[in-house]
Formats: sequence, structure tokens, C-alpha cells
Amino acid sequence: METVIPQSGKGKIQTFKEKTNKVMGISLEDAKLTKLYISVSFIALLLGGVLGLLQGLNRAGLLQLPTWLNYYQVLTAHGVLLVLVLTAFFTIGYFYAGLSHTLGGLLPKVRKMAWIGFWMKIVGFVFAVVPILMNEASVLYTFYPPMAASPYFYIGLVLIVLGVWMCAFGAFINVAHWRKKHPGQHLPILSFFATGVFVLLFFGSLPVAIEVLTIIPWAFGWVETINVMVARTLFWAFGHTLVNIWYLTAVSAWYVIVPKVIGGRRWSDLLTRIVIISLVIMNITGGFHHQIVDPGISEAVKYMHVFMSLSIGFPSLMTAFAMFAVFERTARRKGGKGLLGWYKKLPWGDVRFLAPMIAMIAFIPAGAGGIAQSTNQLNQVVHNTMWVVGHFHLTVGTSVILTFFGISYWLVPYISKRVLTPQINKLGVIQTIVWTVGMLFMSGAMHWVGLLGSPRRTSYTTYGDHATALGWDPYLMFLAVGGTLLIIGVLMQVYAVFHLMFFAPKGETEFPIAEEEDNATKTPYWTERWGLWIVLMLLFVAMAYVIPLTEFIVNAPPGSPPFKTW
Ligand code: HEM
Ligand SMILES: [Cu+2]
Repeated sequence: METVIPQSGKGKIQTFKEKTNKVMGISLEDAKLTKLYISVSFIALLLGGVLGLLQGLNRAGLLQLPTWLNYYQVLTAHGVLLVLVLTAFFTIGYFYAGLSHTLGGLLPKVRKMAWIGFWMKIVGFVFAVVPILMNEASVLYTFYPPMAASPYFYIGLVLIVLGVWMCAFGAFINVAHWRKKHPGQHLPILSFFATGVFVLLFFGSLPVAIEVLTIIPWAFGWVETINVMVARTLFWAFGHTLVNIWYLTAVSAWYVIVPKVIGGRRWSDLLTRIVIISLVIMNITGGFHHQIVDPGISEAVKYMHVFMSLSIGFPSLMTAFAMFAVFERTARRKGGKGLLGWYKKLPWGDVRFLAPMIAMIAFIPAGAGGIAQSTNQLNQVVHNTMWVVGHFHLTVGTSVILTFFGISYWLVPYISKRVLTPQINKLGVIQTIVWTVGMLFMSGAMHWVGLLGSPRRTSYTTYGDHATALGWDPYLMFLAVGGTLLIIGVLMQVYAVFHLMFFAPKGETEFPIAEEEDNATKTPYWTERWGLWIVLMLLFVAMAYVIPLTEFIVNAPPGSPPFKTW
């Protein structure tokens, strides 16, 4: 039974439950969902981080792995935990809290779907991890043929994809319900981001689902060979999209959350929505930049994919411009002066700002490195070297992850109805600095040693004391130092998250969403035409993939039997 409390003055009656929900922010059920998703992602950070350190020490020649633990087994687990588990669970937990907050709570049906999705992913994860632990699936997180893992590994992956789809459809249902109830209104901006991300998650994981479904019968031995070209292409159609899903998630916090944290207003609503729409439409079509040195793909097709990859640079540059405009405008309002002196007015001591700010700054060299890699001639130099590993520890390991860390300092207290204390804020600031310095060392060393030819995905070897390989050693030492700092950062961050979840003082924390400028121009309604954006996206995908895939199938290379290389 619910107690009815008459509200004085407003002439409105609210139930007790409505009232507590309002006072206390997010409903307990929605909070529980996000809490669990976030917990899984930070446990993945802890486990993945420890494995990362083992690899780093191994590569520097400081640690010999015990015979029962294979380097490639460790690397597979590191990749799966950090780029699949951590990112997927964080993204879903964060956007589900965002949907709940901006759309007035999750529908009970949607909440149920997210729970089913959660357990499908966990069961799938167990299926994938057991063969990895048994050294039956050391195929790295990219798992493309001709290397073959135990079939159960791929069955686990199918379950994970289905679990993600449950969450994507849940989000679509909640958004559609809201739109029906609010005709003619714009979807709140964070839910607009969420829609973009879930559209990409669904369409981007279709190709990998097809890939895995063709691998399973081959891994069981029911069919003898597989078309390696098709499998790799399907994988990167997904892999490349996944990268931009993380990016779009981080960008949502940059546009919507960070301005509020620094006491400013949002950048142009229309341009923000255009950035989201263009990322959704142009994204999936860049996959071949991961296959620039693959044989059997015509120059013209590679060129088109590189063009599409670089066209994503356009919304990125818009983002850079928008963010610095917001920073300058806000700082000047607070009395900041001079051409650059205004930066002093920004709240550098607030981890909710500092972490995403460093994330944004890291994206400048990270993006530049990416443009270098998309260039055919330069790609020949760095392809499959440690340079690439340095690149994605800057992009996902810094730009994306530091943004996620920054989000955690308000999202976790928000869902656990606690507050961020000055002590934990300070811990967060130190954590951010430790992470930044650690990554400067580790990623810097990886970039450099990659240019000198050190290969990625290779256990420690001196190639019979070859002079070139010995020349890498000093840089690999920096890699180990960076990795050690990073594991300290991991421990601090995981401590902060679970402290904020279970032990911080009770209280109310705001979900920070910045308002538009008072004189903002009205966003035209055509931005809400999601059906059209999806059709355009599919046209771009067709343009990029129909011809090469047809060619790979019609003029198929000899099929490959499964290989176990480890
Ligand atoms: C304690 C922190 C970390 C350390 C010490 C570390 C170290 C390493 C090392 C030494 C390698 C690879 C080497 C090789 O190619 O042989 C690697 C690979 C990788 N790391 Fe990390 N890393 C850390 C954190 C992260 C984070 C936070 C992410 C992403 C969110 C990440 C994603 C990856 C990925 C995707 C690979 C490639 C796996 C593959 O090639 O299959 N790492 N890491
Ligand atoms: Cu890519």
C-alpha cells in the first residue's frame, strides 16, 4: 500500500513512492541494473590490468611466464576483458542510467530485457572464458580464421552478441515509447546519443554474428574449410564500428556532462545531433583500413574505405572545436582573461573534469596517429608493430577509459545514492595523473619501439641476440615502468568505484546534464528522423561492402582448414 502525501502549495497529490523517487533521484530498480553493469566492467578492468602487467613485464624480458600460462592465452584474456567486457558493460550501464534519467524511468519490460541481456552476456562470457583458461582458445580477441579455438568459445561469443541485442532493443522500445508520448518533441540529448550508440551496436554486430555462425561448424569440424577473406572482412566491419561506439559514448560525456561539471552550457544542440548522425551513417564503412596490407582487395575499394575513415575525422574536428569553445566561453564568464590565460579558471582539481579533459587532450595525438595509419605507405611501416598497440592504448586505453573513469565519480554515487567526498575526489585526481604518466611512458615506448620494428602480439624473444632486437630493450624497459604505474592506477580506480558504491556517505548526487545557451537557436525537427538515418547508413554499408564481399565469394581463395598455432 502506498501512503498518499498531499503536497502543500502545489495543489497536486503525489504518492509516497513518486515522492521518494523524485527526492532520491533514480528508482532503485534502475539503479540496481546500472550498478551491476558497472561492477562487472570494473572487475574486468582489475583482471585485465593484472594480465596487462604480466605481458608488459614479459615483453621487457623481466618476467618469464610459468609453463602453464601461455603468453597468447594471457593476451587473449587481456583483449577480451578490456575491449569487449569492460567497454560493453560500461556503455550499457551508463546509457541505461541516462535513459532512465532523461526519459522518466525505464519501462518494466525494458528493465527485464536488460536483465535477460545481462545474464546472456555473463553465460556467454563463461562459455568463452573456460576454453581460454584451458588454453583451447588462444586466438586473441580478434579470433579470425584460420586460427581456430574450441567451438564453445564462439558459442559464448554468440550469446554475448545476443545479450547486447537485448539491451539495444530494450533501449529502442523505451525511446519509441517516449516519442509516442511526446509527439513533436526532441529526444533528450543523452537519449539521442544512446539511440545512436545502440543503433551502431546492433548493426555493427550483425557482421560479426554472421562470421561467428560460419566459424562454428568449421570449428566443430563439420565443414572442412572457411573463406578467410570473408571472415576477416566481417570481423573488421564490426571491430571498426566497435571502436567508434566507444568513441561516441565518450563524446556523449564531453558534450553533455563536462559542460555542466564546469558550470557552463552545452554547445549547439543542432551541431551535436549532426555529429551523432554523421557518426552513425559513416561509421561502419571504414573497416578496410584495418586490412590495408591484406591481399586480394582492390586498390579502389581500399581507397574508398580510407576516404570513409578519414571522413569520420570531420565530426571529430567539430567536437574538438565545440569543446574548446565551451571551455573558453565558460572560463571567460568566470572572469578568465587573456588569449590563453582563461584556462586557469577551469576546475582542474575536480576529477569529474580533469579525467575527461586529459582524455580529450590525448585524443589529439591518438587521432593523428590514426590518420598516419590510414595512409597506405605509412601503414606498411607500422602495420602489426608495437606502434599499433601504442595507438590503441592512447585511444581506447586513455581517451575512452579516462572518460569512463571521470564518469564513474558521479555516476556511481548517483546510482548508489551516495556522495563523492573530497578525499575520493583527491584520490581520483591522483589516479588520473598516475594513469596519464603511466600511459605516456607505456604508449610512448610502444609507438617508438614499433617504429624500430618490434612486432606486436609476440612473446619476448631476442631473435638469437640479433642487434636490432637488442636495440629495442631500453624502450621496452619504459614500457614496463609505464605498465607498473598503470596497475597502481587500476587499483586506485577500482577502489574508488567500490568505495563510492558501498561505503561513501549517503546523500544525493546529481546526474549532470548541461542546459543549452539561453539564446540557442531551435533545433529543426528533421534531426529526429532515425528511420532515414538508418536507411542512409545501410546505403553506405552497401556501397562499401557489397562489391568486395561478392568478389571474395565468387572468386574465393582456397578455403583454409583450422589451425592451432599455439
Ligand atoms: C595496466 C594497464 C595495461 C597494461 C600494462 C597493458 C599492456 C599491454 C601490452 C604489453 C599489450 C601487448 C602486447 C603485444 O602485442 O604483445 C597489450 C595489448 C592490448 N591491450 Fe593493454 N594494457 C593495459 C591496459 C589496457 C586497457 C585499459 C585497454 C583497453 C581498454 C587495453 C587494451 C589492449 C588491447 C586491445 C590489446 C591488444 C590485444 C591483441 O593484440 O590481441 N589495455 N596491453
Ligand atoms: Cu578502425
